[in-house]
Amino acid sequence: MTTTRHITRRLLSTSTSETSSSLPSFRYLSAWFCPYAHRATLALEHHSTRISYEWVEALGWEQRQDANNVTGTGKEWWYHWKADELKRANPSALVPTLIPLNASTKEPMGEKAVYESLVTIDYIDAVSGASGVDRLVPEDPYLSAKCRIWADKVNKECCSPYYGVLVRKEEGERMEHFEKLITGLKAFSKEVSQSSGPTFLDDGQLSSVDLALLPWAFRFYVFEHYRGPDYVISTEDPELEPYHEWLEHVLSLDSVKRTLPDKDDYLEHIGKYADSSARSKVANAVRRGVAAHDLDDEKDEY
Ligand SMILES: N[C@@H](CCC(=O)N[C@@H](CS)C(=O)NCC(=O)O)C(=O)O
Repeated sequence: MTTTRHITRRLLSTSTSETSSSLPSFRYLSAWFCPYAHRATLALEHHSTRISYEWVEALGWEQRQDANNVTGTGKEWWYHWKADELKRANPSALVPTLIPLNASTKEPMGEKAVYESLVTIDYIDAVSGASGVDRLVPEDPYLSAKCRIWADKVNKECCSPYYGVLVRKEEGERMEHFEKLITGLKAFSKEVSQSSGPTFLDDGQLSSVDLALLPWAFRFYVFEHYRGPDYVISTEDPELEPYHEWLEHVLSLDSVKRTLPDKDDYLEHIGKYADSSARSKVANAVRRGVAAHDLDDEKDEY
């Protein structure tokens, strides 16, 4: 089963190091399919020699009858199950959530949990102790501010529209979200073309901005399957050339390759969003007509 394979790989890659006991250590509450969690995984793997973590598959799916016809479609069957540890550690009960282990006792410190995927990248980078070009958020104040501005921008403009294309039911609305996404990718592309390349920062330094976009950029292939050829990100448009060069480069990095989910497994998983049978906070927010990044714990309770 997909899930087991992913967990095993993470445990093998993280807990065999002899020095791992002296490194900052975490219980990493995650889910193999989640692109938000993928951001944290990328940061953890980028710093895999400086941080030790145990992957905990803390979120999954279960089918329930829509007995009360809550949505009026009779199709809302897929609900999340969540590990109790996730519900205790994060008030929104979302992955990714990182729980640090006490340095001497190795006990989990749930009261010090860190969540929100963009915040987890910054946090992992800070506790890694890395310096210089190994940092994902540069030490230089201007560059770190620039990374935060752009990570937020790609989150809103290149990641959130993904869910609009998949979850909205009207063709016109789906296309509107796709067009927003292309506008966002072109802005990113232009910015990347101004660095010395091929990453967002100069000289191939990987940053929080690259990690913010990568999980979705890797997943855009699902559009063609569920929405058809009009939803393919063009490889002919010159404005998107730097974006495609960026993508090819980041996907070739070893620390990235070992984090990628199986494409067929993910395609099957995301079918729940494409046929609107997924009930998650993000899917509910998008169904309600707001962006994925505007999800509201009360209004979008699953
Ligand atoms: N804004 C959050 C979003 C995280 C998120 O929505 N994660 C999903 C999995 S992809 C989740 O935990 N869903 C549980 C739910 O919908 O209740 C972040 O950036 O970390």
